[in-house]
Amino acid sequence: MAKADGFIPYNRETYEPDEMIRRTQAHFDWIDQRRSVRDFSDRPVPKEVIDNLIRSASTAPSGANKQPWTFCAVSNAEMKSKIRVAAEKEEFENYHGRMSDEWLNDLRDLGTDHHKPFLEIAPWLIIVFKRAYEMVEEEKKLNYYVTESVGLASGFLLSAIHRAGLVALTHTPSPMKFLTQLLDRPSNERPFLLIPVGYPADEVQVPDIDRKPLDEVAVYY
Ligand code: IYR
Repeated sequence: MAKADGFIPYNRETYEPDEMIRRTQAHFDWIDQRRSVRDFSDRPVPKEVIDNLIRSASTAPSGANKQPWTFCAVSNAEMKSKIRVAAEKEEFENYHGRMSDEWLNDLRDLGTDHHKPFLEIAPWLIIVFKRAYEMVEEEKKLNYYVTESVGLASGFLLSAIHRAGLVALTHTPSPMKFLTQLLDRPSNERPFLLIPVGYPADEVQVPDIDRKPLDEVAVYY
C-alpha cells in the first residue's frame, strides 16, 4: 500500500478472540495486583531500572507528540530530606485546616496523616513535571492536552513499576510549588505528581478497599 512520506510500516502480532480473552484476563489479573503502597524498604534500586521505567513512561501518547513531561529522579539523601521537610509542612496545613471535613472523612480508610517518612526511606522519588509550553530560541512554543498527556505517561510509569516488582505511591503534597524551587526547574514546568518508588517494606499492609465492579464503571451501548 502506498504511504505518504514520513510514514513507516507498523506490523504487530494479532490474536484470535479466544486468545484475546485469555490475554486480557491475564493482564487484568496482573494489573489488579497493583496497589498504592506507603511503606517502603530502603533497599537500593539500580539507576538503570529507573532509566528503563522513565523510558517506558515516555512512550505514552501525547498531544501532537510533544511529549510534554520531565521526570526528575531523586536518590540523593539530602535532597530527599529537603523534599520531606517541605512536603510535611504543606501536608500539616492540609490536614489541619485546608482540607474539608468531608475530604478528611473520605481519607479515613487510607490511614494517612501529615507524616511522610517514605519520602526519605524510598530509594527513589520520581517527580513528574508537566511542561506547559516550550521555550525554543526565546520563543514560546505550544504544547497540547498537557494534563491528559502527562496523566497517561504517569499511568504508563506506574504500570512499568508494577512490572519491575516494585511499588509506588502517587503522592500530591499540594501546593507542590516547593518542588519547582528545590529541583530548580524552569518556569515552563509545573509539578504534577511525586512518586516514591522502591521495594515494599517487610510485611507491608494496604487498606482493605475494593475496585468498583464492571457494571459501575462501564456503560455499553
Ligand atoms: N495529599 C495528602 C492528602 C491525600 C489526599 C488524597 I485525594 C489521597 O487519596 C490521599 C491523601 C496526603 O498525601 O496525605
